Amino acid sequence: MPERYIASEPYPWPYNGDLRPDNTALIIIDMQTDFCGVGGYVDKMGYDLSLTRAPIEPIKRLLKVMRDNGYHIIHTREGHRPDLADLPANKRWRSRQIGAGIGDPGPCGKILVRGEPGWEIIPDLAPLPGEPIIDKPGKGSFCATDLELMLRLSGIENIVLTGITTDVCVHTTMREANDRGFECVLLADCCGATDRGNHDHALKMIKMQGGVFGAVATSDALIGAIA
Ligand code: C5J
Repeated sequence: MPERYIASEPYPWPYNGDLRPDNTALIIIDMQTDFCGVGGYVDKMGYDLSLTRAPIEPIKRLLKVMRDNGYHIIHTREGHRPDLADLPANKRWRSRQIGAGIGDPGPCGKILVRGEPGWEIIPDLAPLPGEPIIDKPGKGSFCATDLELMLRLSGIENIVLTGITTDVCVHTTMREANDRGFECVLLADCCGATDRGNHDHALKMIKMQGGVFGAVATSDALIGAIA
């Protein structure tokens, strides 16, 4: 197989040029109403929804190309059990400080609770039957989930990170994946944060030290290489 790289910073990704549908997964993180829809968690906290909605169209376009080319697709959802047995008291307390108590009722049902309307992935990016969905109680997708086992069993080496929010769940997942030896790229236009500066700084952090957590690219660069 010839080597294949995508244009990215601070190095062409993946480091070894071994980019194939068999060994590469697209992870779409937390594209739920609670994070980008009217009446959801992020909206209740008073943040600008246009920032977390910005990646919807770029992800949609990328998702089609990656599905059509046979890449692994994985979705995640942040949320807690209906009885809140997996909701740490300090996480709940902090969310209440900003008026969006996790587990409390809101316009889209109980905030960040599994099965509630706000917790659902938005229809534009709905998983297809057979695409795995990782339900996670925390920010990282590896903590208290079977994601790593699934990736190892399917021979995944490369991970393409997209979703929201750049500085929280996407970054945490990238750090967890990088520490486990996965080769990661974050697509800047396919992510969004609740604050523009945090998004920009999160990208900068990745690019330090020769790519301390991996690389940063755009969806155009990836689509150009694989379509
Ligand atoms: C946050 C997430 N920001 N999906 N969750 O609480 O990034």
